[in-house]
Amino acid sequence: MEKEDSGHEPKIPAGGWGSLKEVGGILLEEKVPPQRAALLLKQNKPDGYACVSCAWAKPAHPHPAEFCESGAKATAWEVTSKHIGKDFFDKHTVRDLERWHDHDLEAAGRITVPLRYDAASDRYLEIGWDQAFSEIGAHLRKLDPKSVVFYSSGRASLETSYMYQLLARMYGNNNLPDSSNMCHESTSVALPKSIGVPIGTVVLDDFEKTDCIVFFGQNVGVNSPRMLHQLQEARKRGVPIITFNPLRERGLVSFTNPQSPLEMLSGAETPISTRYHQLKAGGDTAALMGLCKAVLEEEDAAQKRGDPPAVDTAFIAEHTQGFGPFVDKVRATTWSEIEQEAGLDRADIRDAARVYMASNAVIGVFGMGLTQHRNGVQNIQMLVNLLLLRGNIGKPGAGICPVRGHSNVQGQRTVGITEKPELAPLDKLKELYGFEPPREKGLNTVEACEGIQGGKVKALVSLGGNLVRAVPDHGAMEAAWRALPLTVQISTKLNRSHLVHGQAAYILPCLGRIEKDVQGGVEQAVSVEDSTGCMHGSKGMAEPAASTLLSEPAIVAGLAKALLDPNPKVDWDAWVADYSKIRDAIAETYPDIFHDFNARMWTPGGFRKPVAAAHREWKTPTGKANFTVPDSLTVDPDMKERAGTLRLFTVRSDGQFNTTIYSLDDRFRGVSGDRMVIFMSKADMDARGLQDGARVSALTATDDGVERRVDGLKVMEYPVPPGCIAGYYPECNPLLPLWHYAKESYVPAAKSIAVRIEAMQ
Ligand SMILES: Nc1nc2c(c(=O)[nH]1)N[C@H]1C(S)=C(S)[C@@H](COP(=O)(O)OP(=O)(O)OC[C@H]3O[C@@H](n4cnc5c(=O)[nH]c(N)nc54)[C@H](O)[C@@H]3O)O[C@H]1N2
Ligand SMILES: Nc1nc2c(c(=O)[nH]1)N[C@H]1C(S)=C(S)[C@@H](COP(=O)(O)OP(=O)(O)OC[C@H]3O[C@@H](n4cnc5c(=O)[nH]c(N)nc54)[C@H](O)[C@@H]3O)O[C@H]1N2
Ligand SMILES: [Mo]
Repeated sequence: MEKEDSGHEPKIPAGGWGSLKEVGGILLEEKVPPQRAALLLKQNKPDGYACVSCAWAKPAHPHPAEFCESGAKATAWEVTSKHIGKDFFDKHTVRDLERWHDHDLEAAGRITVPLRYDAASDRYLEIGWDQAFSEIGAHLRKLDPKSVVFYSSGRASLETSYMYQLLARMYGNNNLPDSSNMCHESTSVALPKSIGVPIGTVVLDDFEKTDCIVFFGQNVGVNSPRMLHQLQEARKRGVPIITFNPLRERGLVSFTNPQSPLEMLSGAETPISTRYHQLKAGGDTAALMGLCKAVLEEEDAAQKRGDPPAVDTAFIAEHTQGFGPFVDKVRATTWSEIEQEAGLDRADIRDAARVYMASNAVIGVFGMGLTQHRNGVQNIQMLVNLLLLRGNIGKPGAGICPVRGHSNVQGQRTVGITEKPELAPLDKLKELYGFEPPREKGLNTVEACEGIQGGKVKALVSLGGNLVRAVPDHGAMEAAWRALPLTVQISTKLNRSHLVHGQAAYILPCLGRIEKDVQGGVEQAVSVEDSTGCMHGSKGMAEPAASTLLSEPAIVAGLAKALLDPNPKVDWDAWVADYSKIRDAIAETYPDIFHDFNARMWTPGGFRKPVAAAHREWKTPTGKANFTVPDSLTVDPDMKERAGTLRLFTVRSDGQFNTTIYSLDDRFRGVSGDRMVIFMSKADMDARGLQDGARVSALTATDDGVERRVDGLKVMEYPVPPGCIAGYYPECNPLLPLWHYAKESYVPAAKSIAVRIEAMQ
């Protein structure tokens, strides 16, 4: 499996000593004292705090140390001893800070005081909390609610998120875009149509019962490393893992468990993927079509031989709709089309299909490799089609498993963060709080960016995130952002979005989830939902970075009281004084999911929300699980790839959490000290006469009249499928046009951007 011609690709396992070294390094760099580092032992424990990194499930019977390299980095980043307050901001103008690298901005430390931008001195100056709230409230009161956007990134707790959506709706809009709009929105659109639920159907227990895992476009070793435990255990039981990914990601190749002394000392590695298919970026619909075709071919052959069927005929008859048209489409699609679009041989696809068919319970796992494409929704529906062929949804050990990003991104949607009014319990909110909720669709992230560019959006409130860096089309966006009349950022650390600010601008620094949150003398807890729909309590344990910080619920309440007329049915102060009352309100709003919330939130392993499809109840319009017919196998029917263009897909490194850059290294891909790199195949380098290490420019190959370019990218020879190159997010975001997003879900198509490469003079 490990080829010789692999350029810079290192041959190290995920985990292992490298992982321990990384953890030690960041604890040191952030000057985290030993007693605070010991907090890691409380991470993801039933009586501890929920990690602020990814959303992977937290087991009922955790490992002695239920944290990973990425989680430890996120913790160190939050409980750092480095703090910045009034003095720092008095010293540096915003213009100065704009010259800092993204890493250095955040590495400066935790922001400790509320700040307001002062144009005369080009500085952020300290302001009192009450004054900040009243000024922001007064500004927003003058605006048309339709022109104000309330963004949130998926880290905020269920409690904060519930209050935040209520604030926006009582103010008068559904403009509640979130990070999910750039992420798993394709999942939230695809799954309800196919199986009647917006989230995955599996729980951790299914990994113990499965006998095959198919893995599409998710980089487990970096982005959800705790999941490697489930994969390693499955591999030890002999469960095959079939991976489809244009890059051979180390965590999907092999793993050494840093928590196993024996493995660490012996250097034992568990190979993770039993088959690794390096398909073309965007080739997933085609690869899945090939898998389905191979299954149907076997079905035909079995019928001829008089053998038992290769598909689950009873399941298909009883539980599904649309099988006939789907079969017609599969039969009408030729192997040569499939091979062409997927970049894989039919023999390899048939081989993978044989493993799939030999298994009785299969889990389909996926991440951004499926969602961030023009055909993102269709990609996911094709994975569902494959699972439905053999009844692999709604039985033990089988199901669909989207691996969500931010630690509470799934939960935010559950408690009403959505721009789609039909997904929010508007009637219930009306009944509980006696106001008329807005019924008009709000803006999603792409639409909010369009509104900012077009001047229709007049104010942006951000609960976390670094939106200006995370969104497409940096060039145009940064300019438009600066013209916004008001930006308000609720943040922990300094980032680019604070510098590319609106005309009036405020930074409201908050407590992080790992910190003790004391209200009325009592330590409060919050809660989050993981990728498998399980809710967990989380208790902050570190001393706060500063006594001047407010909690996120307190900040949302502060804004609400300044902005809204008093409403006797919403007692913001009472909620802030005792978070269990917010949970009571959540339970009243969503009794099916959250009844007895306060009692159940400490259930080991979490309590799960009802997921109808998990027990084969299909809440779709047809009352069945639906096979869907894909429109097209091509990656992007609209962005024309021409001769000489390459398909760029953007990825995360081991040294980052989204726009937060911990370090410029990516040890899993052999990169050190530089993120301005692109990974290119030898064939594409030769075709362009490029040497390893050459600096090039990348230009988006579109004809909308806008020049989008990134200069100074270093070419690294790497085993990527010819025709495809990889680069880092967010550095490559200037190349991604705002209009290049997934049909239906509006997720920016960050995994397939047509670009030209020019050698730099
Ligand atoms: N340490 C760390 N953890 C994180 C994050 C982080 O930045 N750092 N971010 C969090 C967030 S918000 C999210 S959404 C998740 C993201 O986690 P992932 O879903 O893993 O997202 P990415 O790293 O963007 O890329 C996913 C993988 O898809 C592959 N890929 C790219 N294009 C294609 C394609 O067309 N088809 C297929 N099959 N594969 C493709 C890439 O090679 C990469 O391995 O992680 C979360 N966890
Ligand atoms: N090209 C390309 N673009 C992408 C992607 C891609 O793969 N490729 N991925 C997309 C995805 S999946 C996502 S989710 C987005 C992510 O994009 P964002 O949502 O913007 O990223 P975050 O990691 O949430 O933002 C980091 C900031 O959050 C703040 N923060 C950290 N902790 C807290 C906290 O506890 N409370 C508060 N209030 N603030 C806090 C800090 O100030 C920090 O600077 O980017 C998207 N953009
Ligand atoms: Mo994400």
